[in-house]
Amino acid sequence: ISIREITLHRMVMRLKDPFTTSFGTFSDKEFFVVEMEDETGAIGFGESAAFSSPWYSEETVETNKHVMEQFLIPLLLESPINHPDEVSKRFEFIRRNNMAKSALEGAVWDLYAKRNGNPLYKELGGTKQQIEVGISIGIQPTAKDLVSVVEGYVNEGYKRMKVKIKPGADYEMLKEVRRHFPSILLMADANSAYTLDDIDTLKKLDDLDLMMIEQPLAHDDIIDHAKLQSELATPICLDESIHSFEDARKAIELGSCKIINIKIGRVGGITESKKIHDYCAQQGIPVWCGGMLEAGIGRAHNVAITTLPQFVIPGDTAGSSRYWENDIIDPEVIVENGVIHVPNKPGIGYEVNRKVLEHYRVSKTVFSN
Ligand code: OSB
Ligand code: MG
Repeated sequence: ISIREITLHRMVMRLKDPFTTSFGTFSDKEFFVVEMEDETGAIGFGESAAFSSPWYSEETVETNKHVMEQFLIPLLLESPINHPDEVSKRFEFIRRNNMAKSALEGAVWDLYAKRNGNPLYKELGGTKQQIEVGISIGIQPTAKDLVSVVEGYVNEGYKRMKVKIKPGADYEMLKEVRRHFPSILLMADANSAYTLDDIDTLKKLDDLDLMMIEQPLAHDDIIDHAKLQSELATPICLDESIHSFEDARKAIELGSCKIINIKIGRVGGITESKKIHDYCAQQGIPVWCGGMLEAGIGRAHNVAITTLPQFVIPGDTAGSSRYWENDIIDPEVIVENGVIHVPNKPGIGYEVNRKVLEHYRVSKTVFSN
């Protein structure tokens, strides 16, 4: 594969509804669509995951731009590659900046699958024709609001409800949800809002029959999480703390979590995601696919990776209409009864809608060799 041209489309899309987490509220998603063309004219697409502000991780839209333009794109244009697995190796000496790496690697994977005439999910070794999905629900003003939002998604058929929590908006709110819906699959995501000083609050959550609690403690911790897990019946799932296969191995070895949320961007791409997936399968650790409020291209990559067998828990890949007035892919991601039917067309399996892409695009930069 000889990459001839890489185009960065800088995008801004307004979310239908602002999304609130323990660290802040998102109203717009700014990101890059990466378009990549090889010597045969095959085209692949990737999407950057970082947010505008470094709240979730240290990466931002601007750092993604800087690192892609100054370091990663030249490395891709420099010489041909044989397989997408080589991309993460080529990028390895650049420290971190996983979301920048992943945006480019995702486009290489799509391009490679299209060259071969295969759906991306099959190139990854995926087996499922349909995937089950849940939904992530932002912090609501009151328990009553939360219950009615949950009810809406239960009626839409989503298979698992994830509720964002923070100190002061946790046990009592979740208790109300549990009281109204005694048998739904329910979990909480704290996005690092607690410390071990909050252990009494966190232990109370054990009463609510949660599937898991996601990232209760610091974004860079695996030690305190291990202490906490030894005191909690509810499984801990790590999100922010896991940036690589090595992080996953260490967290599992320490007993810091019993479940892992895999986000392709956070771990630096599909190749690293597969490594984590395979290791978790070997260790009997369930995984599921997280989300970064992606538009259609990012969601399509998430759908593809979720077809791997150890993705045994419904992920956060909700339908396009949950986020966007108009998504950038055609058809949009449709969720029916909590299920996405995996497309069988080559590559990511969805067409990029050029009209919508251009509508939300604020600038475009082309790199070629
Ligand atoms: O922790 O998974 C997270 C959204 C923004 C930042 C962090 C997270 C989230 C979500 C929503 O939970 C995921 C999605 O619906 O794409
Ligand atoms: Mg999370």
